[in-house]
Amino acid sequence: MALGDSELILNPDGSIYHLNLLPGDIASTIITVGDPDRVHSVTKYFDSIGIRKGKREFLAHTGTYKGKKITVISTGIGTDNVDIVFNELDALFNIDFTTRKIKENKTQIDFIRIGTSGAIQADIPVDSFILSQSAIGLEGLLHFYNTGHVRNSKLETQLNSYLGWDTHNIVAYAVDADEVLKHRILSNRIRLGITATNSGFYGPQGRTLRLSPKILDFNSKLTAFTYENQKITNLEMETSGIYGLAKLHGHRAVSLNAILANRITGEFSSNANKTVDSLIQYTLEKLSS
Ligand code: R1P
Repeated sequence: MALGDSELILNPDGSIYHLNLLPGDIASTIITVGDPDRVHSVTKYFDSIGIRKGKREFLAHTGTYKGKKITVISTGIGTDNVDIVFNELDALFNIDFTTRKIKENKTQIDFIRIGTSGAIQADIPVDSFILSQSAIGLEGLLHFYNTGHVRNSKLETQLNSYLGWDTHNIVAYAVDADEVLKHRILSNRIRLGITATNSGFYGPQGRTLRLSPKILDFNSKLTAFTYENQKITNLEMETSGIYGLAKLHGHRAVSLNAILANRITGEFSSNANKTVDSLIQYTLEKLSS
């Protein structure tokens, strides 16, 4: 069945609505970053860049690094943006824009997030790296898809019964990293963690400026939770959506977090740019080796 004009929305030049990209503009290895400026921080290491396109917060470069074709795209902040970026990137490969039909033969995409994050365990140093073994979604995106088959139901059941936050209308979901990509990227420079993703930076991550949080023990409850000898390590705003939508579409994803803050010790990195740059260079080497 052909997808209607208001479902698959194309611009007059045939590009996909928000990303402004045409089929053929992107590689099947995609690095996602939150900040559009970080796209340049990654592709400055490329041999060459063939495509530079953007709209709103979504800036994409496609080029090669040591001969490997890679797209780098900014998602902006939050899983609402992740919903747009991941649906549209999948469509660029797996929907025929002429017939508007889903293709029989699908292309699998590898997604690697290079993001920043705050640790919620005292022993995780700022300027260290975490690969999200599992992501916990507190922000709700996956509740709008049929997702039972891609979720880690054991983790989410234990977590929801421990948190008891359904009284606050918060029901967590959990999705794991892709195992193959995880082993490709992992080394002793990166620790594995459980990453909690939420819908905001202040109240939804237990920060107080002028507004009082409703859940007073928000961070301390997450910090104290244990699942199969693992702790929730860090808080950020994209990983659960990335893991969920990648798995639902049949793609592979890992999320890498440069830890810039430690919410328990109160520290913030004095080398944030250098730390993110190290993670970028590390990731590019892993992808090209
Ligand atoms: C908040 O400052 C932003 O930083 C983190 C959070 O997930 C959120 O997007 O990631 P990025 O640095 O990748 O944007």
